[in-house]
Amino acid sequence: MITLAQYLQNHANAAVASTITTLATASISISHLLAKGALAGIHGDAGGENVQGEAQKKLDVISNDLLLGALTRNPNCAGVASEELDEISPANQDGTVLITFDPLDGSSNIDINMTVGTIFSILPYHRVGEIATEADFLQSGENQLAAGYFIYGTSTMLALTLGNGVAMFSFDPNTQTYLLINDNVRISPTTAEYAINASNHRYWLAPIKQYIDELVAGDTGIRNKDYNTRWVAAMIADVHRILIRGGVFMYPFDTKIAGKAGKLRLMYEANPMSFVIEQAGGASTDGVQRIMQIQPTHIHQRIPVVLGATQEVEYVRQLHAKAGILADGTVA
Ligand code: FDP
Repeated sequence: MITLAQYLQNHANAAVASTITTLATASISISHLLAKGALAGIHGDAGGENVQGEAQKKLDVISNDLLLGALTRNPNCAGVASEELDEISPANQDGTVLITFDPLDGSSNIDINMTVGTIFSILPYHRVGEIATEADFLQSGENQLAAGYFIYGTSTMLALTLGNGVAMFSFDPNTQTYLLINDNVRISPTTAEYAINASNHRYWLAPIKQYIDELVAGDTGIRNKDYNTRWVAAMIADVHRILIRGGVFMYPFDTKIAGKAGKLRLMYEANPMSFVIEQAGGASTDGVQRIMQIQPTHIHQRIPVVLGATQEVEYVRQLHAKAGILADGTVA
């Protein structure tokens, strides 16, 4: 079987290959800690809050430290941005890549022994020789050199795109290596499964309310077919399911918290997942525009997300367009 190292040697440039190898090594440590669970003393809160005002779990903090330490020691890495760090962390001036990551997505799942994962995005660094700043990270998703996620589920896996399709790897505990199991992951343009936190229904904009109401009506409505809801409440797990068997995932614009344009973060959740989904033949929008074309304004920027089966994503985008919804959720 082809190892991750062999795959990277054949498909990635040296800096990207080295960065992904560093990420993979850290992911193996995180996976070992998760496997030990309560015995490693990793359950429960760490006592602090991240920049988003969310309680940090012990393993959020440990995973963040592991990734941050490993990446900043890699000479290719010019800087790192993480969900768990208020500010970006500059690294090696002579590095050529920037890395953004969510060290442990779905962290509310840790204590209940459910799936979590690490999401990453690799961007080019354009000011080699100088110290990286936040402005260097604010590149649209189209600039990503590579992106993917390590998912710690019943087994540990890696989904990776280098901009030429999506490859899936499975971690082999015997050899402690990632092995290629699918070099061309594809998503069906149609589906009968959708993922959304329906308890937010009253906060959604009209197009999402209409869309979900149509799906819920199933074969009694205009869709003439029944749909299933699936919601793990960890983006990583919901997106992974979509990569494996199709579907559409939504965390749309809502009015629940004033001033927040959605829940998910553009730079280390929406962009990398959009890159993976698009490279597998799916689509991704914030309802108004393609997510990977959005010019970021802030490293921790939040964004509405609708991604997965192309026909469904396009339908949702059309509903927004017909309703005259603008990027900020207001009506034209
Ligand atoms: P979490 O709050 O556990 O970190 O990253 C945000 C996220 O998880 C996503 O992974 C997940 O899809 C979503 O939030 C879950 O939101 P709800 O609590 O509204 O279900």
